[in-house]
This record gives sequence, structure tokens and C-alpha cells, in this order.
Amino acid sequence: MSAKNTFSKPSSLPKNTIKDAIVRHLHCSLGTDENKANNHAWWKATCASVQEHVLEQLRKTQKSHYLNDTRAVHYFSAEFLMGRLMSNNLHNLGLFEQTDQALKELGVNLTDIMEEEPDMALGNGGLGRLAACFIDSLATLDMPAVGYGLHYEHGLFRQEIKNGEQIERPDSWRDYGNPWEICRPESIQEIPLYGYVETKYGENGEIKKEWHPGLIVKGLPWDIPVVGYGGKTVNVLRLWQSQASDYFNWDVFNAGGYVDAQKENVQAETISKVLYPNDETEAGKELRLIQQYFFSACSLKDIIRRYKRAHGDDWSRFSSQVVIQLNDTHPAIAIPELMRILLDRAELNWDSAWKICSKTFAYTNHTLLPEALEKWPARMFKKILPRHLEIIYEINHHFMSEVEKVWPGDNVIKQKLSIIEEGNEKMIRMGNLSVIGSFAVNGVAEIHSALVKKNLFPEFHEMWPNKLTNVTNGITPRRWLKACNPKLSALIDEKIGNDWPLHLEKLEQLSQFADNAKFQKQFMKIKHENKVALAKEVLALTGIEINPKAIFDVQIKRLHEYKRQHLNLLHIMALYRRLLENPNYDMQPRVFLFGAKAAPGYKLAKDIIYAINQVAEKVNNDKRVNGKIKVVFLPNYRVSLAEKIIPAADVSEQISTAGLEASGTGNMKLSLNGALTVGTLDGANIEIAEEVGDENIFIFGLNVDEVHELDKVGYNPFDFYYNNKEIKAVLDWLETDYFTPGKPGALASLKYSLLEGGDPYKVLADFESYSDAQQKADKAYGDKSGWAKMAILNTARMGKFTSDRSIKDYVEKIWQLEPCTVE
Ligand code: 26Q
Repeated sequence: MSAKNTFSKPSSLPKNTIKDAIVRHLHCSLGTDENKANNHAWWKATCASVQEHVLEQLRKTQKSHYLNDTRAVHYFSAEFLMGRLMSNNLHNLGLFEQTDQALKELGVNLTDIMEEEPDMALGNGGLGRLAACFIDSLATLDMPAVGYGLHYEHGLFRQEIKNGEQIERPDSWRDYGNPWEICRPESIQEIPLYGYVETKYGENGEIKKEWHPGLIVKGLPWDIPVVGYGGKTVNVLRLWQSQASDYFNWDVFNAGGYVDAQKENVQAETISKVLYPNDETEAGKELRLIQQYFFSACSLKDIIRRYKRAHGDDWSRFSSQVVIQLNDTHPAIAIPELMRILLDRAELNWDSAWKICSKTFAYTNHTLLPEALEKWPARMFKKILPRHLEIIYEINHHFMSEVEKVWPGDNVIKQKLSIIEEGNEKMIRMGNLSVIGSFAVNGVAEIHSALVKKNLFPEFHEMWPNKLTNVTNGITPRRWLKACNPKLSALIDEKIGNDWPLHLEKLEQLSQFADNAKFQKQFMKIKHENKVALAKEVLALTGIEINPKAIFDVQIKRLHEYKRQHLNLLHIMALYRRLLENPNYDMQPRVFLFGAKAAPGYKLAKDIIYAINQVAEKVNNDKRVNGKIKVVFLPNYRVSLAEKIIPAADVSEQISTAGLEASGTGNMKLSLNGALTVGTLDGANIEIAEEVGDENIFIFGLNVDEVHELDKVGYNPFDFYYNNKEIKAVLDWLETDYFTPGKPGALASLKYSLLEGGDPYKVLADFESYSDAQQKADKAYGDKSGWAKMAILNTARMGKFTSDRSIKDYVEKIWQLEPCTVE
């Protein structure tokens, strides 16, 4: 690949121009003036001025892609967790300092007005944020790319904590308008749903299928410009909003399909109303499948319209111009949808259609958890997408003949590889469909991809040894270092120059200063200042005072048993107990910070949040603790909060049961900002350990093979309960009313899940090793210079984890794109 991207100096404008533009928008777009404007108005006026530059580059980019007839990647994702855009856009355009200065002269503080921007929280967690980092890198590397997804009216719920418990409130990120997005009514698409399939015979006796939908909905696209670093390429993220269609199919009405559709009570507008949390209860499932089809179908139509504009009805070049990356199986329905268009609309024969289709899609897997692999009841497909069900059966039929050639007569293997799961209720396995319909399949970290080959899809790997591959995840250093940690960024600029955001491997040059006492002081002074800033934020958000000299130990991620926030909590309780038993117990003061949303229907996850808050209440107010432990649960964890926590972290908790966290990406962000990882040999932690060196990370616990071995011999959590006094004491403590005065047993579900419940995530098996690793971290922090050296080496050795590297890997191994430069 020839994606040479030399650092081009970001554009710069005289600050008067910026100042004038902001004032002009204040007057002409917002109808206010400098004296009346509040922070919100200043924010909007600043957005509008920035957007002028963005749109100029967007136009040039689109022209350049069109004139060069470029091959492009289309990143299909049900989630894009973009966060706020102002700071990122300013940095990527190279306009941050000048805008800061211009606003200062107007008496306005840029940091304050950036707080006005609501997060675009159109995602659950890692998978959605990965999509956001990837589109940043694609634009930065001048790759022709479009992100496609859903324009949810409500993003992930807003979390409030009341009496220690999580309450979900609607997230209304667009209540006062989103200044970054552009509505494109000229590109509306119409999407069919429900109804029935008619079989017809053509003139030559050939069979033809015609789908008579029962409902047609409109897809209205909203474009969000994605500015690459350096401000040259501006790609788009196109998000679809559903609307009722005025179009009415009278045929179907007469055939009774309308009533059918009404009975389903699917109001077109509800399709893009809410983002589903990642637990998914049976009740809401149907709408989720419709969401998936809706955005996949809109996006495919959009791609085909653009392709036809350049190539007419000649399908022969489609797969050389278009590659579609499926972010998990959520958009996998795009595979039968493209087949439907090629067969029923373009009237290609099966083999020609399949050839195109199977050269167009590639699929990224993000999980090995069996309960997280998507399956849909065949009867639901029949109702909503009757033609797609037929096509899926036919894809499966063709595929089964391939299997027969490799394993003649082997019905066990056929059952395993079939797209259809037989049983009481026939199910469609979206993972199998995705592997069969894609030319490449990747996991998201080395260990995860190895397990995909070995445990998840071993027979597919045997059939197609080159299809399964690895692309290790990455994060954009523009948002996750340059923008969120300006002081450290300035120090790095001073030491090694300012092109590291484009060439993150250059951070390695910092390692020459790792032993330098002066640099250590500078590095740790910045960490301290970031901790002071976070302490202020924590006080404002929770009323809890924390000591910036204490170790800031953070665990920030979705709440899930496999991520083991409860392992962290049990250890905190153990420390508390040690302090009560021995007031002179030797430990560095430590602040344990948690940020996590639990899926609304995930009872035990909510119980863990409650337990953290109840333990916090007790520990924080116990004089005997003498300030040595503080526990803080920060409500409503989201991208913008992560940007405040990460620069202030000393310790990063990455403590999933080995084999269960596909990659993790928070682990990369924290280490990049100089936090030391306490972690298991899981996901990308393994590669982080390889990069930073074993002496700069605290690894503990069972590895993947040992977890597997323990399962084979039979894991009994009671062995650990009875053989480790501390484990027994803290678990029994949970059952008393010590942490929940007047409410004994309020935390008992946690103990139950770890004992009678079988402790499926091996919390007790890893407890002792975890406690030892924490003790090592505690000792290490006592040596100020030693700690500084380790922290510096973490930052210096994170170069591999830039999402630019991930994107270059995708480009080389899968997408085969060429960069297209923009003037
Ligand atoms: C599925 C069905 C119905 C409703 C929701 C969902 C759903 C939604 C989101 C299922 C899963 C997700 C998100 C998964 C996710 O974030 N996975 C994470 O992906 C990261 C990026 O690759 C990895 O780093 C994490 O290890 C992985 O957990």
C-alpha cells in the first residue's frame, strides 16, 4: 500500500477571520449579539464558523473522489460513539489555538463553551467507539470511506444514581439541534418491509420472485462530516432516520397486507427512535431486526445509486469499487439484501450474483461469548423479510453442497456450519451467514483472532484457511492524547516534535528520557495537575473530596460480570478490612474510581453498581480509614467523561476473565496517557504487555489455557471460599447489613452468584493473584522515580495502538484501497 502520509502543517487563518466569523454567526445565524449571548449561543456560533471550513473541504474531497473514481470502504455499523466534535474538529483542522485566542479576545472561554456540546452517544461502548476512531483514521489517511449507521433520536440512556441505584433517563442529544449535521432530503431512500413473495414464471419459463411489501418506510440521511488530521480529507458519516412514507401500496392494501402491517404496529418513525442497550430482551427484538435491515438497506441503495452514476448497469466492476465492512453481525442482513437486488432487480443469475456479493463483504467479529452471537427466529424473518428468508435458505443450500464436498456424509459438521439452527424454533445464525458471505473475517486482537479460529469457527477455518485473520484494534491519538491531555501533548511536542499524532511510533523517542529526573518531574507534574482537575470535577459531580496525591485507580467500561468490576470491589473491601484490623496497615492512599452503565435489564450488573455505591458510602465516611481509601462511582460514564478521567489515571483496571474480552480499547487509552495496567492476559492486554515490557505492567490471574483447564477439571468456587479467610470474610460481609444499614441481604445476590451461582467468571479463582498484583502496584507507587519511569515507558511504547495502524492493516489485508489526496 502506498498510504504515505507526510505531516502537513494544519491550515491556519488569521484569528480576526475566525473572530469575525463567530460574531457574524452570532448575529446572522443565531439572532443575538456579544452582550446577550450565553455559552450555548457562543458554542453554536463557533460550531457554525468551524463548519464553514469543514464543508469547504468536504466539497473538495467529494469532487476528488468522484473525479478519480475511487474504490471506497463502506463501514456499516449499528453504532458510532462519536462523543463531542468541536475539540476534535478544531484540532484536526489546526484551528484550536487560534480559535481559543479569538474567543479570549471576545471574553469567552473555549473550554467552557465546549462543555455545552452534548455527546453523540450513538453507541453502547467499545464497538461503537472503535467505529468512531476508525473513521477518524480513514479520513486522516486520505482513504475514500463512508460510515453508515442509524440516526437514533435517543442515544444510550443517561444514567442517574439515586440512593446508590442506577436510574435510566432518556438521552436527548438533539433537543437544541446538532450544528454538525446536514440533512440530505435529496437522497431519501424507500425501504420495503413485511408482505409476501409472489412466484412468477417468465417468458422462457424461468422462475421469478416478486416481493409485495406490506409497508414502505422512508430513510432520510443526515451527514456528519469527519475531518481528518491536517484538515485535508473530510469524509462523511451518513446516518439514516426513519420516516413514514406517503407512498401507499394499494395492491397490498387490497390483498390484506396493510392490515397485517398495522397489526404489527410498527410505526415507521419508531425504527430510528432508540439505540438498544447491549442486553436485548426478547420483547424488543423485532424492532431491532427492523433497525438492522433499515439502515443496511438504505446504505446499500445509496452505494448502488452512486455506483450506477459512474458505471451504469454494468455490475462487473462493483466489487472492485465497493467494499463493505460489517461491524459485527448487526448489519449482516446486507448480504441477502445485496443478493436480492442482484437477483430480483438486476436479474443476474445466482452464480454471478453470489460472485459479486461474496467479493464485497468483510466481517469483524467482536465477541466469543455464545450468548452474544446473534440469532433470529426464522418465523420473524418470514414475517418481516420474507424474500430474504428464501435467499438465506438458498445461500445455505449452496453452501451445504460445498460442505458435502469437504466432509462427505458428515451431518454433525453440516448441522454445526448451517446458517439454520434446527430445533423447537428454527433460528438464523447471523455469524455463520457473515462468515459464508464475506471474503475476509477478522478478530480484534491476536488472542481473540486465534480463539475465533480455534474455538468459534474451526471448520470454516479448515475450509477457507485464508479467510480468517487478525486486525488488532487501535484508538485515535488525536482525541485520546492530543485533545484530551493538552499539557502532556505540549511536553511531548517540546521533546520529540509535533508530528507524533500522525506517527505514533515516534513516541518511542520518549523512552530516552525515562530515567531523566527532570523529565520525570515534568511528566508527573502534568499527571498531578490532571488529577487536581479531575478531583474538582469529582467534587462537583458527587460531592466526594479526593486527594490528588493518592493513587487514582480507574475502572471505566460497561458493567458486565466478565469485566469483573466485582473483583475490584471485593479487593477494596479486603483492603478496608485490613485497615480496620490493623490501623497501621501499610498502603499508599488510593482513590478507586468507577464509571459504568449497566444494561437496564441486567439485574446482577445493577446490583454490582448498587454494591459499589454502598461500599463507597461506608468507606468514604469511616474515620478509621484515615483517607487511605476513597471509592467513587461517577454517574453517566460517556466519551466526554472518559476524556477527563483518562489523563488523570495512575492505574488502569483491565481485569476480565482471560479469553472473554475480545480486545478492549480503554486499556490502550489509559496506558497511552501514562497509567499502569493491572490486568489479565486477555484481549489486547497481551499485546500491551509485549510492547511495554513485563516490568511496566502488573499481570495477574489465570491465562486462557488455565481457565480452560479449570473448566475441564471442574471449578468449585467453594474451594476458594473455604480456603481463603479473606475471601470468606468479605463475601460473608456482603450478607450482613453493614453496608446497607437496616437492609440485611441487600447485597446478597453478589455473594450468591459467586458461590451457589458457580462463579462463572472465576472471580474467586483470581482473587489472590489480583490482590498480590495490587500490592506490587502499591509498592511501586511508593518509589516516585520508579513509577514515573514506568509511566513514561507506557506512553512511549503505545505507538502500535494508534487506529491509523489498525486502518493500514485493514487496507493491506482486506480492503485494498489507495489513498486519494485532496487539495
Ligand atoms: C445485540 C443485539 C441486540 C441489542 C444489542 C446488541 C449489541 C450491541 C452492542 C451487542 C453487542 C454490542 C457491543 C459490543 C462491544 O462493544 N464489543 C466490544 O468491542 C470492542 C471493539 O472491538 C472490543 O474492544 C471489546 O473487547 C468488545 O467487548
